[in-house]
Amino acid sequence: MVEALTGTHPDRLEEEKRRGITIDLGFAFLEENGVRFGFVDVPGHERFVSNMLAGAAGVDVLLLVIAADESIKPQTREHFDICRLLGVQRGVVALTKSDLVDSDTLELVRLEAEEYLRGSFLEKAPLIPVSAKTRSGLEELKAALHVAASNITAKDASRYFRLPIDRAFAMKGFGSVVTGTLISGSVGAGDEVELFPIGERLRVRGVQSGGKTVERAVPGQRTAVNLAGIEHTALKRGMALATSGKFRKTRRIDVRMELLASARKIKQGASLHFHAGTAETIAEVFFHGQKELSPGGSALANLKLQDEIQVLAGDRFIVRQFSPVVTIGGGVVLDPLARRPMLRDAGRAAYLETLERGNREGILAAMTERAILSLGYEEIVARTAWIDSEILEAVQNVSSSGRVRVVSAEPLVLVSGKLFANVREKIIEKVERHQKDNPLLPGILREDLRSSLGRRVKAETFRAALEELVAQKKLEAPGEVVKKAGAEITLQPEEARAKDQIEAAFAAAGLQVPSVKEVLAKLAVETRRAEKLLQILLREKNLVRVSPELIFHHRALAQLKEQLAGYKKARGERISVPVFKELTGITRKYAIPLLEYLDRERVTRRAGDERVIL
Ligand SMILES: Nc1nc2c(ncn2[C@@H]2O[C@H](COP(=O)(O)OP(=O)(O)OP(=O)(O)O)[C@@H](O)[C@H]2O)c(=O)[nH]1
Ligand SMILES: [Mg+2]
Repeated sequence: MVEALTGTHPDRLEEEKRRGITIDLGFAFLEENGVRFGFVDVPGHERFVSNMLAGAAGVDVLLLVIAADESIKPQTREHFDICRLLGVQRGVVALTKSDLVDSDTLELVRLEAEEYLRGSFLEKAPLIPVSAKTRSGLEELKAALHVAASNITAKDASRYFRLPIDRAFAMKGFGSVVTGTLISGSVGAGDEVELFPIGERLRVRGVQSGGKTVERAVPGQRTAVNLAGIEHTALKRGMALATSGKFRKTRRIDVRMELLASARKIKQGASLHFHAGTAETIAEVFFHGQKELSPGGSALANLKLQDEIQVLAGDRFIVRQFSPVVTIGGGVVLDPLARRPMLRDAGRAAYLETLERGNREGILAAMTERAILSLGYEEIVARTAWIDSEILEAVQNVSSSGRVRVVSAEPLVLVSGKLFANVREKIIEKVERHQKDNPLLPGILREDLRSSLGRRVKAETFRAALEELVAQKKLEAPGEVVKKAGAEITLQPEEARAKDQIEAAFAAAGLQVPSVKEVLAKLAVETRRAEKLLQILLREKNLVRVSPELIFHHRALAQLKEQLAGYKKARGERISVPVFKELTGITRKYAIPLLEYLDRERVTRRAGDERVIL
């Protein structure tokens, strides 16, 4: 029938021709009234259902073929179940070989088909008797296909590119080529794409869409991609091409799974054949919150996959019984990067139900709340495949409600409102505790505060929370320290006295300063506290540290600067070290560090052996 419609016989293999049956997928094209149809002909034989499954991925319109001389067969049912579980929305039914039966039989088959399809997505689909032999009904069939194709919602070319691979081969003069049904986004020559599950980045040399060379292939079309830098033997059905650097392969997914009414119940831990896209592997089932799944029912489940695959939320899948191999159900991926099921993880079912509802704000908030540290842009894309405008919109809506906090806009980092409030509280608590324990310190060092919160608080979260507390005037963060707003150091009477003594000692000494040790030793408070008092004096700039060993009173230094200014006026801008010593009456031990200090302060500049007073 495909040959009668398109002029192309889709059976390609020698064995298919010899045995007269279809074994693997076949392809043909038809241009009809401006619509380009890509036919994926699938084998009917039960032994080749896994090939059929690879072809069914991404199909927009089902052409269900029922032979008028045989009516509905078990394989009709299995194929139709699969298409239903994969979420195919439209279709046309062809009653073929109509030339072989009389009109009563044809009418009977029509009634059987109608009865079978009642309540399904094909309930209202046209049933068209055709004959590939006499060509009767073919025009009506084409017209019905045209109507069905016109009613499908077009796939969005602006989304991320994804192509499940159903064939790989070498073409003379071109190299490696893969084909598939483009399920999302677009692809063109020069693009860098990522090969899953291998993770290799490859360059696209050329693209064919619907059988013709094009600049860019658009979704929904049969697509061939010519790849540079890889042998065709390294490529095979079940792999996928996708936008580079956005997605991750997975071996654990959370899903909504439905079991056909005709199937036997599935027990916890059962192994099943799993099909998604063109990929096929084995899955071990864990039901969330229940021990088994009854026929006709559905459940939230965690699937542990034997091989790594690439799937995204919203992707459909099919499961087949381990043995004997028959299709028993399918479903939709909710979380493509699921964690291993844990008894303590009580919130998982509710989380999956949120994912299932599909509301972006709800999903983003729930994802942020489940994130251990924070949720970043890359993680959002890998889990949802949302494009930037969708992420932005969801972030805006959900952050204005306070449920989620943007702690960094570029790159985007989110934390839950709850976690953020908790970090704020902890920061205030730590600052207060530190102040209480260290009354002589001006505050806690930013870095100490950050590490006191533990590794579970990310740098971005800490920064944003601190900024907010400062903006709200709850804390102050001048320089490297953080303190409570308005907090001053309060000294005990004996501390105040000791502080005055230190200052007086240096003030009295002029430039002939005593050693720090000497000054501190004379005080009534112990060394640790005395050192803190000295720190306060240095911070207040009443004392100035000129070298590691030498501290001067600020007035002595101011006087020295005046003295030099006077010298410059009277005797010129140049001054030698001996003259400086003479002028100030100090020894070399003090003179050199002082001159170096003055150089740093840009009061003097070194010029050979002399100084220039600036
Ligand atoms: N008389 C008559 N014979 C037909 C018609 N369509 C197909 N046939 C014959 O029926 C046989 C099977 O047809 P296929 O097209 O191979 O059937 P199929 O559904 O592709 O089978 P598989 O892919 O192997 O599952 C072939 O011998 C065809 O020539 C028709 O409309 N009228
Ligand atoms: Mg066939």
